[in-house]
Amino acid sequence: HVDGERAEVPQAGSPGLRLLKRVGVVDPESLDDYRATGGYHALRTALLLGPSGVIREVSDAKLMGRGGAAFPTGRKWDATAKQPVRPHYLVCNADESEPGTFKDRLLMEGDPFAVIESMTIAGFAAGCSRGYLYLRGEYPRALHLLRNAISKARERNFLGENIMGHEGFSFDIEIRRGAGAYICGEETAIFNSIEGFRGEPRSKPPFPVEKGLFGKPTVVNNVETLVNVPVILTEGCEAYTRVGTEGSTGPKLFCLSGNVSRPGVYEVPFGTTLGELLDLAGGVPPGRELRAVLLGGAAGGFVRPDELDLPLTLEDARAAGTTLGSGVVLVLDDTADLGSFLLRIAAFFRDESCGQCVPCRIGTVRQEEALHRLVGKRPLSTSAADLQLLREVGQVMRDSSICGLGQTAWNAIESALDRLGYAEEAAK
Ligand code: L3W
Ligand code: SF4
Repeated sequence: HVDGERAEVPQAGSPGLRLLKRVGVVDPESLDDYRATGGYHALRTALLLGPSGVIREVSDAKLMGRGGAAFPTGRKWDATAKQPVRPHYLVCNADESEPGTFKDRLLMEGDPFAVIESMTIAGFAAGCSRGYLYLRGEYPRALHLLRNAISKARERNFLGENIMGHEGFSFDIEIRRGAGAYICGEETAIFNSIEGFRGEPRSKPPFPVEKGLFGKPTVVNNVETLVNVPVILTEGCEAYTRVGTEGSTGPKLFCLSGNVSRPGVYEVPFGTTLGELLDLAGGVPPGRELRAVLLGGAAGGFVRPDELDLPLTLEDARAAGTTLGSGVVLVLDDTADLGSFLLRIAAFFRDESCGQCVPCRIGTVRQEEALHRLVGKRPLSTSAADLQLLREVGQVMRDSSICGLGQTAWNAIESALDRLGYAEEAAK
């Protein structure tokens, strides 16, 4: 499967790209290509700055996590670095499984050395001796390229003992593969999976920065988050914060899919409007009308065609009642069957619930059943009762589930009912 279908890179080679600058341009197997395009300059800068200097740059750049929750990266690194217990671990969360998300795959397949260099910088800053790259099992090409990158980096002393001649800095990376469970992308479920237990989330707190993998202080970062770090160290945090907005700095990757003319991963500055992003991707196919955009994935919310001036920032998405999540922009035109689409989302959460806590295990089943009756207009159902049941079950899942899966399993359905008017449509 290594040469299977590749993700689309519509912007390959365009000027001004930061995160995607090498993707589709350099040979992803060649360390020489990587170095010839600036690779490993950032690690050298990091070694000169020292761990606290790197954390200061990343904090001043206001880098926020790109996996969905947008937690400040510098705060995570700082909290881990300060833990007296040793060893510290780094986990790169590459278990990209959110429906409609494929940006990390593109980075790993197109610029694997950047992922390895970024992990090494993060490990240096947070005092980690070992990094685990937890890779989605269905990404065989990324596996092949990352293995190659790790092995070539080791040969040239970019991994291993006294990296780049820096006395006392030793760091290495191991790849662990997921086996198809969405929940294993939840950070504490990753720990269980690596440790050989069932992939079930743990209760937080304690947060990983204090008690993570093997009970030790652990930094967990998404692939895209990490790949921003060499950009920050190379450009400097001031230049970095000039891109984007006050609250959402730097570049952002978005995954465009669904009824859109040129699907694929796009890099734009935070603050680009949703309409501008859709235009970049060619809009809906000719002759069709836009029905809605699902922003942020199955845990996100819908945006209507009259709201396309929404700036794509963390703060504006929040104010609009949605999230940018992991960068999903799933486009539905007037040919899309919204009821079937919502049922697919409900089935996904029911399938992927790990079953550990009751609100999510039972709630995702009840949610799917009620939605099924609502969409299918079965004779025994009264739409009003099912709508009320959906709301009650959704609220219980949100309030009392252990992890993000259960807490967000109702988001997109609620958004369709309230923002797209599906409640009225279904009640007719
Ligand atoms: C230290 C504290 N650390 C929080 C850390 C925490 C974690 C991060 C965010 O993700 C999102 C959801 C969806 N001291 C801390 C602290 N942390 N307080 O900050 O934590 P949290 O709990 O807010 O979120 P989370 O559970 O890590 C949930 C998104 O993930 N999602 C799906 C994502 C899918 C992908 C993909 O396929 N690539 O990313 C689904 O729910 O947006 O917001 O590291 O330890 N006081
Ligand atoms: Fe498992 Fe769902 Fe509970 Fe998360 S919320 S721990 S997925 S049962």
